Amino acid sequence: MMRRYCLVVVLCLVSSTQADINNKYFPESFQFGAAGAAYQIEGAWNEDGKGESIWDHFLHYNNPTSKVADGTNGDVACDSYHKWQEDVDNLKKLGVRIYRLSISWTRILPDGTPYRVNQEGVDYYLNLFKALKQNGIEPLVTLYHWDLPQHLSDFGGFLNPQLADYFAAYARICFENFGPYVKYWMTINEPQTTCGSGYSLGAHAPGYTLIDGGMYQCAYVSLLAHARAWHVYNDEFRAQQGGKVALGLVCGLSIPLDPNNPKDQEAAERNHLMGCASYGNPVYVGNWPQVMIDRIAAKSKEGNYPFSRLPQFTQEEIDLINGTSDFLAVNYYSSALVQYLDDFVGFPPNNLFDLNVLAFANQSWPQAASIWLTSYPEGLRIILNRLNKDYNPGEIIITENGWSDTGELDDQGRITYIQAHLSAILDSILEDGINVTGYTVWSLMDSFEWSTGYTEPFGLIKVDFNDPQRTRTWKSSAKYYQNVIATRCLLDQCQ
Ligand code: GBH
Repeated sequence: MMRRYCLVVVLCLVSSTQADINNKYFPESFQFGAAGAAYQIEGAWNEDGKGESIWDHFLHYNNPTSKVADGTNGDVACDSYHKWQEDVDNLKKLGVRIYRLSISWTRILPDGTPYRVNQEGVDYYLNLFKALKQNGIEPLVTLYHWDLPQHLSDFGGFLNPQLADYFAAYARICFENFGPYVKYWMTINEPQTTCGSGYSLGAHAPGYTLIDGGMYQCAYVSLLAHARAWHVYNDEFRAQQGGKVALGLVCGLSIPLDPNNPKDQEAAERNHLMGCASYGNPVYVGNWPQVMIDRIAAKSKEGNYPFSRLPQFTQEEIDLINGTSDFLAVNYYSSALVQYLDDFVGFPPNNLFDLNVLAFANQSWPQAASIWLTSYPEGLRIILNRLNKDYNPGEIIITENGWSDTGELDDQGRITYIQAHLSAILDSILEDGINVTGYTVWSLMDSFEWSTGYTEPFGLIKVDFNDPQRTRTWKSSAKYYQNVIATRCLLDQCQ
């Protein structure tokens, strides 16, 4: 049954009590997991032959405090490059069945090109994957979690369609070397974020503020790169390795502010189509959503562009991209209320001008330490239903979901968030019949959180970043999650 929509504070408090937590058992086949990403945890940025990535470059050549809240970077981070055995021990102790991690492209190919493979980098991941498998943990591996080789960025990065060739070559080298150990692959994590923050807002590396079209060109190249990597797997490795490959989407629910106002309904739909579905549709349906194509073309025209700022796919490219997903990998953090915003002409034309909506959190949704993060677990169940209906992906894994705070060990806020979201997932499995097969909580341990540095940690496990040993300490949420995994139950008792 769908839970009540949060209208006033009182109702919201009611909806987050334990009374609403699903008291059934998770199916035996459900895979609990935890997640992290290379630049955020590994450190050792220039060791054993690793080349420079755009995040290394971005934070070494800019005034640090201008890019990251606490002026830090990922040079050492959790030092997982050296402490990976301890990470495996913690995963084992938690009892997870999957560990989601990403490969640092420049550890494998120092300048990003296939010219020279760095064996020491390959060995690092081989040792890690073997140790995980020995402990019954399945690695779920992201090829690209935002740390592009600087050399390829100099070459145009995600603005240059030839990046797809480089990405396909890198993917092949990864499938060749690691394929025997990996059954779940993700190509690119949240291209929506890297394209928006990296090529339009400039908050993430490479820090470009190409507000009129950088984000769309980046989306175009990201989708081509993803599709090429999927085809490499499909054509050359699938028969032998039998794994699955997906693009990493980030989706929230867009809720019309006034559900009875057709303009708000339309605005909410547009927010979905030009966000989550701008990557989902090309992969599962073919091409960008028509609303997105029409809208950006019209807005480009209004802004005196005699062409659309959204690149058009050729039919061949539409076909290349369509169908390139073996499961749905989706990150869910939060949802938004969406209000219609009167048409306006923004100069220079940009994504907000194209989108023409106001999106914000409901004031009654609990707020995390991160400004963009509020808790609305009901949204997860609803968006899962929609994605399942629109895309019919067969299998769904929630590849990120988590809560930031100020680092306290007794992290009750994180427990409440994780419990409520797992409950929404269980509802969608048991009551809606959706095939969600796994969940990798963000994140296994406190890590370098991009523009917010180490100030808004998400970890189940605390990392002491002032200690050269980067000592790890379990928080209350780690113990809670360990118990959930052991009992397959979110409460003290299940039926
Ligand atoms: C995830 O993105 C990332 O995949 C992961 O690497 C990261 O550690 C995790 O979030 C937690 O931060 O600063 O107001 O402009 C989640 C989606 C999209 C959330 C971009 C933050 C920036 C908002 N993210 N967004 S703002």
